[in-house]
Amino acid sequence: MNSPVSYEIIDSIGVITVDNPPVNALSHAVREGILDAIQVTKSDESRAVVILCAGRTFIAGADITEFGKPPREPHLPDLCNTIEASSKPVVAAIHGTALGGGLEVAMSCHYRCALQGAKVGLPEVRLGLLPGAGGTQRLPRLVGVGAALDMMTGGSPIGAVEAAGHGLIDKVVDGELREAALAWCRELVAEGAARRATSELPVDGVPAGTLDAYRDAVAKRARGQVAPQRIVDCVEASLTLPFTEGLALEREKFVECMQSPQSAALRHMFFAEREAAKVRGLPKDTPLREVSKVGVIGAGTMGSGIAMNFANAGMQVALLEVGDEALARGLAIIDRNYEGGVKRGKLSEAQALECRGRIAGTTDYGSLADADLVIEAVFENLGLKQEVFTKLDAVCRQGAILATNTSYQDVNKIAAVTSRPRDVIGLHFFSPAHIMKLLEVVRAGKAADDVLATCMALAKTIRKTPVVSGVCYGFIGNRMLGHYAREAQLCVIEGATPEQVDAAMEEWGMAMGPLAVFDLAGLDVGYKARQGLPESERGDPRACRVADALVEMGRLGQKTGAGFYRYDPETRRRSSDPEVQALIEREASVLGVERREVDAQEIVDRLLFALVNEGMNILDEGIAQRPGDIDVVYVYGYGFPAWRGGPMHYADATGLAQVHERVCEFRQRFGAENWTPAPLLVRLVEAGETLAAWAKSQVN
Ligand code: 3H9
Repeated sequence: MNSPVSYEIIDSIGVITVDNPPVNALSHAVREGILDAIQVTKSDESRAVVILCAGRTFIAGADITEFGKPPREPHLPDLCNTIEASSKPVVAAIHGTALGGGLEVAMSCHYRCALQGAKVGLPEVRLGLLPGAGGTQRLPRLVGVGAALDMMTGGSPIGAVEAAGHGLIDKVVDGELREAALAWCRELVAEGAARRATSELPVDGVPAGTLDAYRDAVAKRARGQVAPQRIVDCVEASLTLPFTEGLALEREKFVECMQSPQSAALRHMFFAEREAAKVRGLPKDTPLREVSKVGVIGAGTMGSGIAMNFANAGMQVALLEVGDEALARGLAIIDRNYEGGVKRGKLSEAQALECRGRIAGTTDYGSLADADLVIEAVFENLGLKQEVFTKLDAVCRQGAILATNTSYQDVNKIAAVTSRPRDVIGLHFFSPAHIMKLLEVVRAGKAADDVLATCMALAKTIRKTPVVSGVCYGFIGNRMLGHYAREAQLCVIEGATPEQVDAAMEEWGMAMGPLAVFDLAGLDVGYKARQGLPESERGDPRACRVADALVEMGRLGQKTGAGFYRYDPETRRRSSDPEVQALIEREASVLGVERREVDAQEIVDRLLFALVNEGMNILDEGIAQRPGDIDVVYVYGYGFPAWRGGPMHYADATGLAQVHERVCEFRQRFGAENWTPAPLLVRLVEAGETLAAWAKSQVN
């Protein structure tokens, strides 16, 4: 097999080229290839050596697909040490992204140049890891302790110019990288520049207490996560231990992280996110429809946020409302959102103005005639949505994609009122729509392949993470959420306080407890949805009676300053409210529920296994393509901690047999209506199979 690494001498410069598409990951063959080439340079006529990459990027890290397999020599830390030990100056020439092990290779080179647009970073923390090839010891020597901690615990890459400011990059170049790098190597040789080992640099000390303060800050920022703390330990070692001992400590901590369930979960998420973008049965070369003009119907919070996504991506947007007043309110929301973005430093004032300038308000359906895509985001009511689609069918050009942002309604019934159901699809955004990463793409029964392919590609353009869902009530996310929400409220009526339920889930890792989420979303949303259903379909009264009573008291959640909690008008901080506790006890007595202690473990298991059980049904019915897709929905749309890997990964990590046993216990205690084990769960437990193995066995 051809090596992914080639070596040649050009004008007395040894050129090592890595060519391992798609991202030049450091597979075994790449490590071996670089090592062989470095060995050759020891005795050939080269006077300096440059390491560069073919394709779209410099080395983007260790090969994540090799993690979990038996490690093979040469190991990356050894390769880095060998590069650094070279007696000839070695230069890294960076384009694209030098990430993780890629940046570690670059830091073990003696000099680094990068194209202006290149980015460098150590994102291992996002995989529950720490840089394991000397990064934790070399980075503080190059950029200082503070910047090194921020880069490694945050994981975000920085641009070449900023990196040069930190001393991480020596030279930012323009134009053709290879030529620029060769020219620089010749200059270095002419100047007699020597090898310059990063490991031999000192680390500048920091005031006492700096690292402990950083540990506390990280514990708050990355609640529950192990890797960021281990990174701080390693940086401390860079200050207190000689380089080689620091490396040994890094190795020990790296192995600990690699074997942790948190890293397994985060690595699962890395691949799940990429997998979710692939649609089963949809040919890769499906032609795409062009989308440059977008219409959004409904200028409420949702519609306004949706409009911003497309404007931010450079598209023209017509935002439609029925009346001038509602339209003005919507445009004001957009202005406020952009102002907020500028204040938070997300974009410059000029960028905000430019993006805002792409959104035009209208009250005339006629202005949607030339739109390539129209997204309806009106009130959650099937009849109303059907009315909108009838109008769209009349005014929109043939070939335009007609999408609904419905959270629950049957997209097929919406498509059916048009003469072109093949152009109709669901695009379910999550609030706040200009911020949340998730986009559920609802594949309506008759949607054409190119409509689906275009929407998946478009999601990437507007920087969303798309997941395909089949049509059902609530799609993947909200259908599962119904079960989670039910259990949260049952725990409350049975004896837990709202604080206990939220604390149990937040302690476990959820970004926000369920009852606080209801308050944030507005309790009236669920109330109105329930009122729209026949009495028989409104669900267990024990699960929604308190929420309904709160709405009837005018406590709609954060927006009215009170819901399950009371909110400080200034800080929005929540506090418990004795009035709510009294209400809960009253309603429990009316419903004949005997109150008891509900402990944190019961709360966590009931809420999570309710999610898992319904997730299993969703998989069995083919609503979600794979378990990983469900995990992406929950991590990107519902504040599920990525380091737990999403509900379906969590089920595997817990052990399906244990999940099944607990579900059966709940069936016995609380009844079969809410707790019948999903047939897929039963089948997998009987077969002794994991969900991950089951997913692999499904046709891709
Ligand atoms: C590390 O380095 C540990 C060391 O410190 C210590 C070791 C001892 N390996 O994202 P994309 C695949 S940890 C294997 O869609 P983009 C990816 O799965 C690593 N495969 O492209 C996808 O495959 P497919 C630290 C990888 O242009 C394809 O490449 N490094 C790897 O949107 C395209 O990926 C990182 O964490 C990999 N390292 O973004 C960087 N990376 O087409 C992780 C990608 O079959 N990577 N693939 O689905 C990234 O952040 C992005 O991929 C990157 C490109 C920004 C590079």
